[in-house]
Amino acid sequence: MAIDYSQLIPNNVDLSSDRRLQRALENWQPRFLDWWKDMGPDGTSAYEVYLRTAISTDSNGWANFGFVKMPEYRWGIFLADRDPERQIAYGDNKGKPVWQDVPGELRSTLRRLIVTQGDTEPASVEQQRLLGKTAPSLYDLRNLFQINVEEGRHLWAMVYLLHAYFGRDGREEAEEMLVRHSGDPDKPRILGAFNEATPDWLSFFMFTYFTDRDGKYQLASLAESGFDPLARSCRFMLTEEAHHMFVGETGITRILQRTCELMKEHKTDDVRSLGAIDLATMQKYLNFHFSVSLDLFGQEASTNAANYYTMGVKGRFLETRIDDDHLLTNAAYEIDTAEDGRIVKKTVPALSALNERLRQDYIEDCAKGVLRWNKAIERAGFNFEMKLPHRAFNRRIGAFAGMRISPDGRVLSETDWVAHEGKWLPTDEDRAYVTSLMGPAITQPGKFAHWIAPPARGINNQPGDFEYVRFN
Ligand code: BYC
Repeated sequence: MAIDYSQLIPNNVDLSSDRRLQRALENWQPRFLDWWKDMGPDGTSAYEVYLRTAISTDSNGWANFGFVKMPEYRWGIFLADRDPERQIAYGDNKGKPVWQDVPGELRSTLRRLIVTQGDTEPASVEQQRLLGKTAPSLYDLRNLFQINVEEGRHLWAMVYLLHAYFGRDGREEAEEMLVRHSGDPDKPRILGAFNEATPDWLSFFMFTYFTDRDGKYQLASLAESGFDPLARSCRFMLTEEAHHMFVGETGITRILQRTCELMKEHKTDDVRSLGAIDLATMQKYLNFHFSVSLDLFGQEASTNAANYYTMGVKGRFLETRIDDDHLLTNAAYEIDTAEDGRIVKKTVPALSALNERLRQDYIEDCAKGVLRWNKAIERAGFNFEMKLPHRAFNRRIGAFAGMRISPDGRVLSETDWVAHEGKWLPTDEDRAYVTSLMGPAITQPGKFAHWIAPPARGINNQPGDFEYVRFN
């Protein structure tokens, strides 16, 4: 269905046919805008930004480019098209038609998943609130804002589901989305990674590479949901997620390129003296963001995950392409877990290992980008490999939480850990150094901060000196 832009809230769900729902969402809209003003990108309300806005949910309609002031961005409700033949693909309800409404017995489970998903979206905008002040170029500034408005829309997607299908509880949850804040000691965001600071652009690129990729895997699993409106919402959200990860991957590649350029030119790997980010520091940031993102997949063995699957509310990554019985009642899966202070392999029922299986899919995907980063380093003529640390390294959730484990997967004593931690995770000094590079935002078209290379091409094929953001 085409998106109706004549409405106060653009949508493709025929919102105007349900007056009550429309009024409720129109009531929430000014609160969202107040939140954007207070907690969104700081001091940017007058900027005109070259943004893409979806005009329809099919493949050529969602990337429509033009200059927009962000508070005037047309946030709305866009679901992927409905497939009237769609059936639940797994679990006890396999083969039954998908639900167009929430089955009573799944109400609290679904609400909880939708709230958890929804909570991450405004959290990331809050985490990135100040980055515009130190943007390394107009191109990067525009990408930051594109990501921010889309995360805002992803919040709209979940808030729509809460309002439309969960009655009063849902409306209350929608309010709470704007009350919890990233890092707030009293009302923090729900998941750990979304309470960490994103204080600099190296962190931002790592976040969009690693943490947005958790978004990809979680959204893809929810896109398999038997609750069709959730599945259709997530399907459309996934189309936007790809750009966020692209920003992360290419951002890191560009920093690596610049670093290698300087290493070559000055015949040294001590590029800090040259105002760039050394490879060892990049590896430490990678270790941090990867491990924090691994926590977002939950426990290695989880009855929650088993129940979600059996009930048909959350599937596996690309569920319908997997060649098995989609019931998993007799299947087993090998996981890494901890026993008596050691890392061991254990075969457990596949149903309880679904979080771990998704984490494994995620790790393999993360590794592909790392391979491309290493190619870039190799092309520049250097012999340095960025590596994903062991899945047990620096974990706070799951079987390895509280253990001390090196990036190569050795269990350490507290003393050993303390002696080495500074080599593996960013120290205060590393963070201070990276922060020191974040100068005032570069606002001249086509100019880039010293520590990062220009991108290979512009957004929507715009030339290198395109004015992506107009400051008014
Ligand atoms: N932090 O059985 P378990 C994105 C809790 S990112 C704090 O493993 P489950 C985005 C858990 O709640 C994608 N608590 O839980 C990216 C449970 O609590 P209870 C976000 C945690 O439910 C960038 C207990 O531990 N979407 O979109 O299987 C920018 C037992 O654990 C954490 C989703 O997450 C944690 N990390 O797995 C913008 C999808 N992990 O029951 C956006 C929806 C676990 O004991 N969420 N716990 O009170 C889910 O599917 C699940 O809630 C989780 C957790 C996978 C997160």
